Amino acid sequence: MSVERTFSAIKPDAVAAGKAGEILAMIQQAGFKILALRMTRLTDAQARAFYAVHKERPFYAGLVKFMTEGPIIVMALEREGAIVKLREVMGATNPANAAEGTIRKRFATDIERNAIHGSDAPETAETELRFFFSTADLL
Ligand code: IDP
Ligand code: MG
Repeated sequence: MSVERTFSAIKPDAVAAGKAGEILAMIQQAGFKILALRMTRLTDAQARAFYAVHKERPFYAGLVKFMTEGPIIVMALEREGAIVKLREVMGATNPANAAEGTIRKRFATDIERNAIHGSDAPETAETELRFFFSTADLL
């Protein structure tokens, strides 16, 4: 396994609930280095573009509304096998199926309001990092 980068976002539900600090601690305890981080609030156009892969899905409109309801914290993370490892630390999309000790098991409300995003593959990690961060941020 090689050192790689992935993209993550703490979603509006978890930021509003004051859980960002605990989630960041879990990410760091799992051995990730935070390369870049900032708080932002997505516009409707940004949320639609970020989740464009899901635009035909029945949950797309609700997802865009949720992701724009308040601030999110976006970050670039680095670790050996970062993409797969972050997905493990996050837990399953639906918290009802998430393993004990995962971020979603602890902090998600339901399949939509599930506290955290993480890239699912090397290509999406690259695209999502580029969506939020510049070259200079990631040096
Ligand atoms: P992931 O975040 O675990 O990669 P995806 O299938 O890529 O899951 O879905 C993106 C996001 O869309 C989820 O994290 C969740 O917020 C929302 N979502 C996924 N499936 C559903 C659903 O069936 N109903 C409502 N929202 C959903
Ligand atoms: Mg996904």
